[in-house]
Amino acid sequence: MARSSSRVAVAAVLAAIAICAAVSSATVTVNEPIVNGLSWSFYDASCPSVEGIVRWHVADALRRDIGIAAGLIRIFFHDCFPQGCDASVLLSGPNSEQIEIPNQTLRPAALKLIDDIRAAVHAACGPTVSCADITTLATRDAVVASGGPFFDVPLGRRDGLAPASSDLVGTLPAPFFDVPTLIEAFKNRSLDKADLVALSGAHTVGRGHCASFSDRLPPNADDGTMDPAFRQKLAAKCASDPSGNVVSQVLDVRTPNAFDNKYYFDLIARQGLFKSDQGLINHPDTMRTATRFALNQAAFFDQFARSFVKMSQMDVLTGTAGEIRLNCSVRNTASVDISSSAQLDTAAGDDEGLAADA
Ligand code: HEM
Ligand SMILES: *[C@@H]1O[C@H](CO)[C@@H](O)[C@H](O)[C@H]1NC(C)=O
Ligand SMILES: *[C@@H]1O[C@H](CO)[C@@H](O)[C@H](O)[C@H]1NC(C)=O
Ligand SMILES: CC(=O)N[C@H]1CO[C@H](CO)[C@@H](O)[C@@H]1O
Repeated sequence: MARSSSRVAVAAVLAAIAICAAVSSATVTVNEPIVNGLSWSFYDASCPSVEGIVRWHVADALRRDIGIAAGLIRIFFHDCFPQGCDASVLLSGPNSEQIEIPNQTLRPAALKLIDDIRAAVHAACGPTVSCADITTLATRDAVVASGGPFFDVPLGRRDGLAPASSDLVGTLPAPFFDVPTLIEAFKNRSLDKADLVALSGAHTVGRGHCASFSDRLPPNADDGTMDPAFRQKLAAKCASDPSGNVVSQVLDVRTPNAFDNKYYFDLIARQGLFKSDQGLINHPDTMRTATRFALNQAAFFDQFARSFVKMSQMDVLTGTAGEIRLNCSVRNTASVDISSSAQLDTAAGDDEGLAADA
């Protein structure tokens, strides 16, 4: 009885919010300062078609599998957060970031798409555009193609020469973090509370596996922060997957494939999937911002674009640092060692933009 009336109350609140929600403008102008070495017009001379090529390939891939949008957005986060947006997460092999636990669920199709786009861009312009910039542009376009805001991103990043260490990958936040720990993890990377709340809104798309949220499901872990019906459904679903790595659940139960502010509705309805999500609406340090984003999608889009541009510039390599990789999965020295002549063809006749150390 009490349970069903509280559910009616939640439904009423959500309906009221839906009516209030402002119609958002789709383009956000970000006035964040940009770091030295990046520029809003970096490829205007060397590869003017890059943005069009990336947009076309992302749209084409998403038409076939909308899940790739979430795949790209998460790869971008896992690239930037540990040691800066240097495409280090794309390096494959035995000592790469990809074998670290948080990366084991990065989507291979999205990783492959980034290198497919790289190949198309290099075919058009020569090896002038880095895998780090292609990842950044493809992620921005995945946000737009899923219904999120358009915003310009500064370009000129170069690719890292080595994967991030396990220690750095270990700085990625975990889904069982409470809000103070999330705030600290973000603060360690010069990201503030507004960045935390807005960037977590990327969980408006994509999926999580049982292992990422099953800590919340046992009866003795019921702290009242999860809607009982939702909890029951998740417990039943995950009971069939003892490994926790097979069964998955959408992160935003309302509009799982749309980039919108419904994620924050989920939190109000106590249907956030991870502890790290749900905490945002309950903790006094983040609750006002999370509620504001539920009430006003334009405010969410505005902050998301700002925070995205901010994260996209953390610890980037510019100028002659790093290299422009000829294959996003391998360093150039390695790729030359094992390379076919096809890879070298792309580079022929244009040494500019090649590895500083090559
Ligand atoms: C605030 C701290 C964050 C935590 C604790 C966190 C944690 C996670 C976890 C555990 C998963 C599911 C992995 C799995 O079980 O397969 C996930 C998925 C995802 N995360 Fe986050 N994340 C955070 C922030 C972010 C940020 C900042 C972004 C991007 C801006 C992001 C984008 C995504 C996306 C798009 C997915 C779905 C991926 C897919 O469907 O392939 N997350 N996150
Ligand atoms: C933040 O950085 C400090 C100093 O490096 C470290 O001890 C701490 O564990 C970090 N916190 C989180 C949550 O990553
Ligand atoms: C890039 O390198 C990876 C790993 O060595 C390889 O599997 C892949 O085929 C290469 N891609 C291209 C386009 O040559
Ligand atoms: C995308 C990707 O490379 N994932 C790898 C993550 O790590 C596991 C375990 O080593 C590999 O099996 C995956 O292929």
